[in-house]
Order: sequence, then structure tokens, then C-alpha cells
Amino acid sequence: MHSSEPGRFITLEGGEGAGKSTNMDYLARRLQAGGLSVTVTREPGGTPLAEQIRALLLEPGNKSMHADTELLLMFAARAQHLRERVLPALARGDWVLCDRFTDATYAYQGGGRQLDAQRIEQLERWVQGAFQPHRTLLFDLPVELGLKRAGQRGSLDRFEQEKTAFFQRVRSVYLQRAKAFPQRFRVIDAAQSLAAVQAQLDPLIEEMLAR
Ligand code: T5A
Repeated sequence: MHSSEPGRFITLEGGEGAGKSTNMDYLARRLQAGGLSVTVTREPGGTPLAEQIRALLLEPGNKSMHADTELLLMFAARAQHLRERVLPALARGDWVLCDRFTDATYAYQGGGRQLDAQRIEQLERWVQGAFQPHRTLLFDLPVELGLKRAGQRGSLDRFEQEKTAFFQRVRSVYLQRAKAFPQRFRVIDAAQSLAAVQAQLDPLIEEMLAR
């Protein structure tokens, strides 16, 4: 996929309850205060059609969903989201903040579900070509703490019902990817208080604004 976008694509990643959604608002406000036009979105989802795919993916009753089906639905939602929302926003010059992207597929379907990473790479190439986030913020915290925070919100979606070992694999793949792509990733210690997490974000925001 060719993209000659003047905007920037920033993704937020991490396990369950890591604080991505909470900090997305903070990031958006800070970037807007820096004079940027910001689009906030999420995956799976971000367009009416992709949100319908999200509902299928998260529905706790869909217990029979095969891991291959799950992987293909993630990329189906992504294909729609990229073409309908992300690329047009970047082309207008917006900075796009996205709650999860393809690193989540490597972590959840590759790590959690233990699908072959080569299959994910094939789909990644098909759906997004060479397109990659300019910056990825990984909110990292111990699995138990994240699940505790996420659990306080009430009912659990299909992923949140997985066992701790699943989320340990998710975390481990995220950290491996951060190590493999150090220029793109910044790792945030998300186990700290919200104020301390935001204090870690501040220099990263300055760094992004300076580019
Ligand atoms: N998925 C997604 C895949 O399997 N493959 C893929 O390719 C993609 C794109 C939905 C699911 O889809 C899966 C992964 C997911 O399971 P999602 O909508 O991002 O993805 O769902 P969750 O990750 O479940 O989102 P959460 O809302 O659980 O996590 P957040 O956004 O990281 O956490 P947030 O901000 O809602 O915070 C959770 C709670 O903790 C508190 C907040 O107030 C909130 O109550 N909190 C803190 N408390 C104390 N200290 C802090 N520092 C705190 N930060 C937040």
C-alpha cells in the first residue's frame, strides 16, 4: 500500500487494562495544544463496518470462533479501517492516534493463540503493504495488575476471558517486538500511578512534536 501522507500514525499498544484508552485522551489533548489536528480511533473498529466486525470478535458467546477466523477478521476490520479512515485522515495532514494496530495481532493471535507469525506477516503485507506506524507506545505492566484493572469495569469480553498464560504470551511478544523495532517503539511502565505514567509520556510527546 502506498501512502504519501503528511500526517503521522501513532499507535498505542499493551495488554488488557494497560491504560491505553485513558492515556489516549491525554495524548490527544497535548498534541492538539501543540497545534496539531488529531484523529482518535481504535482497532478492531474505527468505522461502522469495522465496528460490526469488532462486535463479532469480542462477543463472549462466540466461543466456537476458530483462531484462523479470528485472525482473518482482525485483518478484514483493518483493511476497512485503513482505507476508510486512517489513510484519508493522514492525507489531510491529521495525526492519527490508534488504540491498537498490527502489533496487537502479533501479540494476541501470534503470542496468545500461537498462530504462525509468517501467516500474520503475509496478511500484514497484503492489507498494509509497507505501511507502518511512525511511533508505537507500548504500555507495559504485569498481567495480573492489568486484568485486575480491566476486571473492575464489569462484564468480560471474549479475550478477557482467556487464562493468565495467554496474556503472559501476549506480553512477551509485545516486549520482543519493542526490542526488535527500537526506533519505532517506546515502552512505558504502565504499572505506575496515572500521574507517573503521564510524566513518562510528556518527554515522548515533546519528542514527537519536535520531529
Ligand atoms: N485484539 C485487538 C486482538 O486480539 N488482535 C488485534 O489485532 C487487535 C487490534 C479489544 C481486544 O481485541 C484484541 C485485544 C483486546 O482484547 P481493546 O478495545 O483495546 O481491544 O480492549 P482492551 O485492551 O481490553 O482495552 P482496555 O480498556 O482493557 O485497556 P486499556 O484501554 O489499556 O485500559 P483503560 O485505559 O481502559 O484502563 C483500564 C482501567 O484501569 C484504570 C482506568 O481508569 C480503567 O478503569 N487505569 C489505571 N488505574 C491506576 N493506575 C493507572 N496508571 C491506570 N491507568 C488506567
